[in-house]
Amino acid sequence: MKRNVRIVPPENFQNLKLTQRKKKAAGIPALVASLQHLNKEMGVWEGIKRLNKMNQKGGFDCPGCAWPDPDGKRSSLGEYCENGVKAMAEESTNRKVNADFFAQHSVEAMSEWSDYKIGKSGRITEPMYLSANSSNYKPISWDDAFSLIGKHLKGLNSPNEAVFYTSGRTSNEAAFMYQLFARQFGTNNLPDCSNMCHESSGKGLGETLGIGKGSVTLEDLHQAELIVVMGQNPGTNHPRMLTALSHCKKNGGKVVSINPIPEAGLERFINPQSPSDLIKGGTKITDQYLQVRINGDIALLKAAMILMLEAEKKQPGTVFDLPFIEEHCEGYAALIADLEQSNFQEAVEESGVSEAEIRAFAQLLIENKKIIICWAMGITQHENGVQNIREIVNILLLKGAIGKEGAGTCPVRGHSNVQGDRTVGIWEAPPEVFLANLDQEFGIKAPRLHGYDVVHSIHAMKKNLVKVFIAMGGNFISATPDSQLTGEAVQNCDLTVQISTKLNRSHLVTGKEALILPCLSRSEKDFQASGRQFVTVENSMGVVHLSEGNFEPPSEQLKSEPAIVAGIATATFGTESIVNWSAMLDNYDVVRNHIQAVIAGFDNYNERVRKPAGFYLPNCTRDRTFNTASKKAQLTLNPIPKRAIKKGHFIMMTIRTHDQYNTTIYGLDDRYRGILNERRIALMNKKDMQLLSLKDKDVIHFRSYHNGEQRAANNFKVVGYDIARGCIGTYFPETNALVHIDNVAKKSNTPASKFIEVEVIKAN
Ligand SMILES: Nc1nc2c(c(=O)[nH]1)N[C@H]1C(S)=C(S)[C@@H](COP(=O)(O)OP(=O)(O)OC[C@H]3O[C@@H](n4cnc5c(=O)[nH]c(N)nc54)[C@H](O)[C@@H]3O)O[C@H]1N2
Ligand SMILES: Nc1nc2c(c(=O)[nH]1)N[C@H]1C(S)=C(S)[C@@H](COP(=O)(O)OP(=O)(O)OC[C@H]3O[C@@H](n4cnc5c(=O)[nH]c(N)nc54)[C@H](O)[C@@H]3O)O[C@H]1N2
Ligand SMILES: [Mo]
Repeated sequence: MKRNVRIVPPENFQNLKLTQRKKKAAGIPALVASLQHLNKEMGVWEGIKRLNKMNQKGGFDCPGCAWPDPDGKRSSLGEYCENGVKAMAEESTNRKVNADFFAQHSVEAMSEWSDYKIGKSGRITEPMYLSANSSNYKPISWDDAFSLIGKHLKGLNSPNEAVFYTSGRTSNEAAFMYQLFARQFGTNNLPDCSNMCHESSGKGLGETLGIGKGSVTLEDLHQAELIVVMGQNPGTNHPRMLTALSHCKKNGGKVVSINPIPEAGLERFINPQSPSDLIKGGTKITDQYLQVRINGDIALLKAAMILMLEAEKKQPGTVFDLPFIEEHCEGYAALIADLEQSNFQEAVEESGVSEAEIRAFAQLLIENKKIIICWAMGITQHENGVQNIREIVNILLLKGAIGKEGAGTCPVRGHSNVQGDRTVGIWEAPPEVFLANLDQEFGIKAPRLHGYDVVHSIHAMKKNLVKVFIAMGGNFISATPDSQLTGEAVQNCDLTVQISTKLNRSHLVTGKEALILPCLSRSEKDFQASGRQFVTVENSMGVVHLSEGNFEPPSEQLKSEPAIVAGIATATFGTESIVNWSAMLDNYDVVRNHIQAVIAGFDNYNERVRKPAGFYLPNCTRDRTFNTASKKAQLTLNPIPKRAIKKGHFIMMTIRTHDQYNTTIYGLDDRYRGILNERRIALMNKKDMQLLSLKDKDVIHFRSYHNGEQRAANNFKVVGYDIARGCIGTYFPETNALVHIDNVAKKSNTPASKFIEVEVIKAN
């Protein structure tokens, strides 16, 4: 039976209200917003009790972002931010999605709801099954659910007909067990949210520095002379980073931000946890703001490097760190030759920034030695995302700004354990040494053929090559590009399984049969045969620490993620499995001992992770060891990207509001940007609006173009905004339908969700 479900979000409007754009972040309004969210989901007092455990040593890890906690003293008010509070409130909501709920609402009916309404339905409380000839989920026992999965998996023609997706909240223990299961089963089809996120960072850093992770610690940020924040909106997505930036400022450092729009948190930050900050009105963060055109970053950095080279030539050895380059780098002569023949004016022109501003920026790079460059999705989600990162690395290497205090690379990660998941093996393209160690530890024969990443998985589903899709968290339907095409591809599967806390569109747009397996969240108690368990996670700076839930789960029927993996594995391999799944399930220390045996850097894992602040994983760039083929850091050539856009078309970036966590919509406001009660928004430059005779709140439709193909999304309200000319900002997931599946970054295959060529059509 083909169910008539809606794949893209409904296109109707709420009730847009425009207010002033904010020029400071956090402070009292953030505290008020946090308390309002708590109150709606669980009541203020229960909420505050939980907050007191969040990000404290011995408490649970904030389910929000991957920003690190201070190694030493933690704030007595708790190490969390407005968005952490919202993330926690969202998963601790009192609302329940149970068998009655599913009996009342068919998947077809629910798919007509907004993603906001779907998410607000509440926590899923029992396992549910959607049979091939029904539109309503019905309860199923855990045993029957596991057997059904086992039956489907055992019936495949090849293990590669199964795909195992992971979203980055999954703990190290669950992720390690999950990848082990996939490999024991015989496939490397382990796509994850990272494929859509920092994959370009991993590739770019791996190629040039020999490790796909950032090099700095929190203390480095405090000590830096210059921090450049590119393509990132920390005020919303990593609010605690603002505390680090304000420390840097208090120590005399400077901050430059490079972004097509000025973001509130980067302008001024009032630490809501500091009474004196609240009184004084906070710290001014950005010293220089460069309004780059979307994807003008390589041009901007190149123009700056040309000026750095000029200054270096005037006074050799004063700008570049020649001894460092001599000892540690390759490719210097070629890079200099390339800069010498590059056209400065062209670079200025392509960046969208004025020459005077670039000169001022270059001066900061020339004068300072302890430099950190931070970045996020504005840099990685481009066709040339990998090259963006290589160009960032060029600047840092020329300055010798790596592997020393106050300097280095800082890719700011998204999901709270996305980095840890990759460390423990969630990767469609694992290195041989990892697989060999896995084979040795478990006596399995892990497959060597690389698997599908996210985009490859969608292509394979479209071609009917995938029969079973299992998702450890996340919202594959709404987070991936080309929504309509992806939705139809997923519907080709025989069975889709979502291991989830909360309802989302991926539970409604499914394979022929579907299962929902509800799991415990981070903040909840997890008991197994050996007693109470904790899990571990790795933050953006490579610190592994523990996270222990303290609260009662919303239902007795929930299982932990490790328990669900063990259940599926036992149903698939039987009790005779060569891997002892029940030992791992009974005591997560056993999982950690296996991780220690397979992956370098986890020595004495169980002991060290019990120490209050956890431990740092080794990171060779920190001591200037570069694990590239030649053991040298690579300076690289990255031409200015020239993607021709048809005259009259715009470049669109799809970004997050202040009231969402990826596809989880907390509320309908984007407070800092002055936009209330509407998500179908197009941020446009006022001059561009004039040319199209558009005024605020006018309704427009989008057509996007890639490879000669068109995609459509209708009904967006125009908002005049301080955004670079020719650029448009919209929110995801409403505009994912416009991102063509083949519009991806070279090498990393990350969807280029920050560069969509669109035509604007005024509605009648
Ligand atoms: N509250 C909250 N926290 C989150 C998340 C969330 O949704 N909500 N998501 C988490 C996840 S998974 C991630 S990956 C991170 C995402 O964190 P961010 O990367 O900060 O998120 P985006 O909203 O995608 O913002 C991208 C920024 O890049 C800018 N930008 C876009 N294109 C360009 C460009 O071409 N050049 C430059 N220089 N800038 C550009 C945009 O204006 C915007 O400020 O946050 C994590 N934390
Ligand atoms: N156009 C566009 N698309 C994008 C992006 C963009 O900037 N623009 N950003 C991309 C990025 S950076 C990312 S990371 C991806 C995110 O892609 P995903 O990680 O797939 O999406 P999320 O919205 O974070 O997933 C939310 C769901 O996870 C489940 N969940 C929450 N907590 C838990 C838990 O503890 N355990 C389990 N098992 N499930 C849980 C809930 O059911 C919730 O509905 O989206 C990408 N998509
Ligand atoms: Mo992300």
